[in-house]
Amino acid sequence: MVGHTNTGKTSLLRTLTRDPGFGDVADAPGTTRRVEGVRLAAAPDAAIAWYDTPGMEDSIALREYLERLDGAGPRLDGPARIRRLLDAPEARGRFEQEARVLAKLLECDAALYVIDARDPVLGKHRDELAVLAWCGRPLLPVLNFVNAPAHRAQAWREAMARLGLHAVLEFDTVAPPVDGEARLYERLAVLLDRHAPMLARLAGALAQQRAQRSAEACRLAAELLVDVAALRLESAGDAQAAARAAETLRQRVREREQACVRALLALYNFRRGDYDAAALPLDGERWRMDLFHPQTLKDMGVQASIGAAAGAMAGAAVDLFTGGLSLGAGMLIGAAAGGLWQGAERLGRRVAGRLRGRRELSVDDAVLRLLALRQRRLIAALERRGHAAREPLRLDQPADEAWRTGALPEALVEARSRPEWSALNPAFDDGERRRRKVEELARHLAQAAPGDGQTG
Ligand SMILES: Nc1nc2c(ncn2[C@@H]2O[C@H](COP(=O)(O)OP(=O)(O)OP(=O)(O)O)[C@@H](O)[C@H]2O)c(=O)[nH]1
Ligand SMILES: [Mg+2]
Repeated sequence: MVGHTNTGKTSLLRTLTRDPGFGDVADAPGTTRRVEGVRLAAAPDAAIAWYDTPGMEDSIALREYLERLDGAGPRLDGPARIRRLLDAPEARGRFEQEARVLAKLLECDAALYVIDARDPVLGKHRDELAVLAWCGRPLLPVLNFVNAPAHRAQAWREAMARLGLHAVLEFDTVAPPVDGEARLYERLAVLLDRHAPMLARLAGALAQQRAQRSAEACRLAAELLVDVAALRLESAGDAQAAARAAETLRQRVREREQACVRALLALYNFRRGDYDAAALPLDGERWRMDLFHPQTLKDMGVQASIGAAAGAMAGAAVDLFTGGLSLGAGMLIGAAAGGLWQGAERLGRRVAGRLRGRRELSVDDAVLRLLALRQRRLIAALERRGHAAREPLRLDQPADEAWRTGALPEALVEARSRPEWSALNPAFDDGERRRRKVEELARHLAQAAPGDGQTG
């Protein structure tokens, strides 16, 4: 990884290795002071050793000095000229940084030349490239910051072509194109014929890991949804007990969602600290985020059920049951804690009287929708985020109408009547049928929402 200082070399390595902790990144020149290596092994027979190098700073003076050495000694080819420079005292003095870069490049098979595409092409860049080219190693220019409004990618492409560099890659390290990694290794393979088969294996293995990660993310979300859909809490019939049980239910669901969000962050190798605390429901109750606040439903465009919107029990559905008779989630009595007993009259007095002794609480459909929308939105954002990103994660309103208003997937409907499917229930049983339904739901969750995935 070579280039002018502060162009995003360390950032690019963070993104390629999916390691937000690699090296030091700062918006200042001279952040990286030494060469630092990291091995990216995607498969036993496909690995690459990357080296991050300090940025080049004073290449005009360096080129002049090299030319002065030329005048004083015999005519040499590029790499020999660079070696002569490395033996000169200036390589341990004035040009120490540059010497580190050139010495490393001589040891490597090829280099990515990272460019801040917002910069105009200046003499210092041309001199830098000339000196780097003397190392006799293939250079692949990488145009970073191409998502910035005023970038000069075209000017850079033209300047590169004049220097004989015709393969140029656009790759914004913070919001990398979906196929950016694949293209990068493809281009490298063209430059490094000898290693082309290995680079193809590497790209293939990375793509496979990416697909596995997506599938695993959807499985985590499916587990969450099944756990929550199947969650049941029983309470005594009085309003106070029901209110207490509803609060317990809500708390368990919140914690379950937080566990899912943490697992997703870990799966994508992002750190909790990278996030704006308000963007994720990690710290429990923030009212704009709280799963059970009617406003949160509204913000996500989910229609709350009448009971849920009206009562203090937002988000909890109440079934009446005795001896295995469940009247289903259709009987929403979301406002039970507020004393409303909607729907009870529909049962007829005799049945209602028999049932009044107990209540069973479960989570409202609207909350399941909200949970699904939130996890899908988070997964989409994590998929697109580069590991060099330092801005807090921004989550947009998803265009996810199917989850907002469509019929809930069959797996979730079934989970509703299977309390043993919830890991939050004491009688949890991770049986064959549950596993199959979780897989089915995961595949359903993996379907892109219309309007998604257009960034690549
Ligand atoms: N928006 C945006 N910012 C980026 C991108 N790449 C790097 N940055 C930012 O640019 C600054 C420099 O990034 P570094 O990765 O430290 O650059 P470097 O080339 O390693 O710098 P030196 O080690 O000092 O030569 C940091 O503030 C990064 O967050 C990008 O693609 N988009
Ligand atoms: Mg750096």
